[in-house]
Formats: sequence, C-alpha cells, structure tokens
Amino acid sequence: MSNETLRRPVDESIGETPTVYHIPVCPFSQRLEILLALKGLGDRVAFHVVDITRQRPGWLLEKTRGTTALPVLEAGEGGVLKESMVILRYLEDVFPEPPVARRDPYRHAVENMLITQEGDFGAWGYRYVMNTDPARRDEFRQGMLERYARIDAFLVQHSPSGTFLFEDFGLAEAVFTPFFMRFWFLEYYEGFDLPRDERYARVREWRDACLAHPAAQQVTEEQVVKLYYDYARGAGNGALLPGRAHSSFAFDPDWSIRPWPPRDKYDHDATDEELGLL
Ligand code: GAZ
Repeated sequence: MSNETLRRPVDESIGETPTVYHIPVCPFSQRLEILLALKGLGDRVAFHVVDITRQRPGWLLEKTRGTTALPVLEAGEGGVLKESMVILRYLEDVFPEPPVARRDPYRHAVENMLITQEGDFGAWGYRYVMNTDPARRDEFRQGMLERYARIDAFLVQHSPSGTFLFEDFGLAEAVFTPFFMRFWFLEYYEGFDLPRDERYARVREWRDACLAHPAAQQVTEEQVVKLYYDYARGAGNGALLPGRAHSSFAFDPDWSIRPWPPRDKYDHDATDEELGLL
C-alpha cells in the first residue's frame, strides 16, 4: 500500500470534500471514522494515510505549520483543523443528520462530562502499556482500575439501567471505543482485564457493547496487538527500538501476514525477523 493513497473513493461531485490526514490504527482518527460510519457518510470525507515510521512530508508540515500530531482535517475551504475532539464536533456540525451527539442541552452536557475523562483514561492506558519496569506493573494496573471505576460510577449515576450512556451509541461512545480497542494491548502484553466484580459491572457492560457495535469495527485485536508491539516495549509513535531496523508500525509487510508477537515483553526483545518485519 502506498503511504499516500486515498483509502476511500471520494465523491467527485462534492467540490469541497474535507480531507483527514491520519495514521491508520490511531485511536484519535478512529473516532472520526466511527462518527461517519454512524451517519452513513464514510464517502463524504477523504482519508489520506500518513506513514508514522517516516518523516512527515514537507507539504503536510506546511499545512500544519510544523506540528506533527495527527489527525488533522483540511476543510473544503482550505482551513486546517487539529485535535480529534475539535474535528469530531466539526463533522457533527457539518453533517448533523443523523445526530450522534445529544441534541438536548442537558444530555449533551452529561455526555460532555464523561468525555472530559478521555484524555486521562487514554494517557494512563498508554503509559501502562509503555512501562518497561516490572516493579511498576501493579501501580499501573491499580491506576487503570481506578479509571475504570470512575467511569463505572459515572454510568451508574447517569445511566443506571441502560447499556450505552443514552439509548444508543453516541458521541461519548465514539470517543472512548477506540481506547477500549487499543487496550487489547493491555490484555495481551500485561494480562490486564477488568475483574468480574460489581465495581466494574456497569463499565464492563458499556465497554462490551461499544466493542461490539457495527459502526466501530475499523480495527481488530490482532492488528492492535501486532502494530503496538513496540509501544509495549516502550517505543511510541513509530520510534525504533535498539537493535531493530523496522518499526512494528511499518505498513510493509502488512500486519495480517506477520506472526503474533511474544507476550513476555519484560524479558524478551523480539527481533525484526521474529516479528515478521523483514
Ligand atoms: N490530542 C490529539 C488529538 O488529536 O486528539 C492527539 C493526537 C496524537 O497524539 N496523535 C499521535 C501522533 O500523531 C498518533 S496517536 N503522533 C505523532 C506526532 O508526531 O505527534 C496516545 C497516548 C500516548 C502516546 C501515544 C498515543 C497515541 O500517551 O495513540 O495517550 C493517549 C498516538 C503516552
């Protein structure tokens, strides 16, 4: 696959097609894909894939004025928007039907309250998987459980009898589901899962329903586990580990033909060959 291909056909009749520049399997861009899938509008936005293991092309740095974090959206009029939550809300405004965010002001405020937890929740899970000190594993596990318990308490307060926060998969679900999927790497590399305990029962129900939703199937557990091997060894964002010539985020060979990486991240450095990267 070329690193600069449009992944979806763009409807040429729409002169002002917004374009998202993104890293495949990035949780922040999956939010946008989920929102568009929920609206049935996947073809109204072009997705342009950027290879995180290479230097950003100059034309992209020009658009972003030097920043490298993705996704960014180039709106039809040529303006550039950054930050996934900003882009998500922009797409909700541009394509209001069917609504994904709640229209009722109180309900919208409730979903926004839950969304305020996303940064801390995501960052903790990433710090956990990137930890390389076995002595700190329990601290990270406890911290992850506390964050799940906080979401549980929120759902028990605002949605005690529902599955989703409101009647269907909405904005909060689009925001959190990509993290629930990335956290498959915690199951695989850290043996972490939510204990079957009352304390996590409501958030478990929410998570499981989010994971199963048809609009949120852009990535698989196998893909996450294989691509995030280097993260599990402490190297994020396509960085190279010592002794390695290829990042586990490389596009080629495709993840689907590589073997599953070793689970024992603390006492084994897998080689490029072992990871099927040669
Ligand atoms: N706040 C931005 C948004 O759009 O919501 C974050 C975007 C972002 O971090 N994008 C990453 C990127 O483009 C890819 S996804 N990085 C390349 C660059 O040059 O900046 C998440 C973490 C974390 C580490 C990595 C990631 C991640 O914590 O998924 O916490 C949530 C990066 C240590």
